[in-house]
Amino acid sequence: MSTTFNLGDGEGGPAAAPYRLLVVGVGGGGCRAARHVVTLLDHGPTVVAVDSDDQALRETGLPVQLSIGRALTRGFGAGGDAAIGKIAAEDEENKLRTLVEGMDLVFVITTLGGGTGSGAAPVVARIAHEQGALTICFASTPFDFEANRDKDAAQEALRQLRMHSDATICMPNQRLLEIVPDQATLKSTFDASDHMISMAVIGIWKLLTEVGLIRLNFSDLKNLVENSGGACSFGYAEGAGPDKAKQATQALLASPLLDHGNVIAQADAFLLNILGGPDLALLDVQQVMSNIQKVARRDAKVFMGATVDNDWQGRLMVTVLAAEHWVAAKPLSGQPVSVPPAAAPTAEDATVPPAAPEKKDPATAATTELGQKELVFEKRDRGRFDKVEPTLYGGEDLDIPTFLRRNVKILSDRG
Ligand SMILES: Nc1nc2c(ncn2[C@@H]2O[C@H](COP(=O)(O)OP(=O)(O)OP(=O)(O)O)[C@@H](O)[C@H]2O)c(=O)[nH]1
Ligand SMILES: [Mg+2]
Repeated sequence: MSTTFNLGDGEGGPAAAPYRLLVVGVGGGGCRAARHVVTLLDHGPTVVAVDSDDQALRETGLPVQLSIGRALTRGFGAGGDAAIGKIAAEDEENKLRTLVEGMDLVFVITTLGGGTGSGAAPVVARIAHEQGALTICFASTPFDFEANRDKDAAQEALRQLRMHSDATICMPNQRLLEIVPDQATLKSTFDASDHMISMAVIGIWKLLTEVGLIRLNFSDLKNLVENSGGACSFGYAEGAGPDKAKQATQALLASPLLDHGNVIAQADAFLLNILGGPDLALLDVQQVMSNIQKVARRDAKVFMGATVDNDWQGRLMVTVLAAEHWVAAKPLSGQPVSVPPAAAPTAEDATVPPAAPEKKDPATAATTELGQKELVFEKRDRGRFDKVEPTLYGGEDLDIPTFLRRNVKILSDRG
């Protein structure tokens, strides 16, 4: 596990946010989840509601609302048809472009399965991405009990979101059933879904804006997200009291959002932020990291941060954004080095010294078998004495080479 971190100044409180960040809720559920972000965060990012349903838009109470596709839907929503949701957004392409213009980071929040979210959210993501913003989508997918047609539409929309954004974090509603109590109402389950999506947004917002012990910056987030192949997972967990670090890490590794630790175990790279109060101790950070280290791959790339927020006195939250597939970014300067294909060996090659052994990654070297192997001689060949009478002495054939007669093992470094 290689870890990247930058030292901060250790002072709590929000930093002057140098990033222009916008949260866009798309569709009924997306807008409700986006509104939840506002209820949880004072002085947070600007949150905008986009929907083809005017009444649902008004109910969000959000200060910036954009009604899309009115000519088509007359303000009554897309009726579960993603094709209508797509046209509705494309009809307002200019307004959407103005909305996201100049943003560094755009979060698109949607709940897939209906018409507006499934059809319009990929259009919003595409426009934000085209405008140069790092675009991260948070999308829930329908419960197993919802209609197959809606589930299929959601999967297609998810594919579109991944294609048009830098990364899309999918939060299947079905996983919520592992978290909410058995008797939970549909409303309280959706509330739990809204809360989870909001926490993902807030977790990233805080790591970019709070100053702390160890600072993650925008380029770390960009590095992880842009090289993730479009799919990331998010998880978070909290702890309180003297054992807060242990509690939070155990809860994180048990979280269905991260598939009970499997996402961390398999991730090529992840970004981990520890949020605590002014009492956040280095020991807490150390405890979280050593527990994560036990699970993560040895060669995983980890971007870590630790931020301090005065409201978190006595509590701690760990948030993780993980990329299962991640390829380190190419260096910005210099030409990529291309290695020509190996030519067939020539007579001159015999005088060329052997190439230096390939440098092994220390992480993998520990598990790689050692190079030395035994050469095994199976047949006792008499060579040029094959056709003559054996010279026997003390029961041994002296015409057979000694090392074969004595069964001497020769160590070879050939595989
Ligand atoms: N998290 C969350 N999910 C919701 C909520 N309401 C609905 N959903 C889920 O989101 C899916 C889509 O529903 P909506 O968001 O209402 O649909 P829409 O995008 O507004 O699409 P149309 O109403 O057809 O224009 C549903 O199948 C549910 O799985 C909510 O309040 N919160
Ligand atoms: Mg709707």
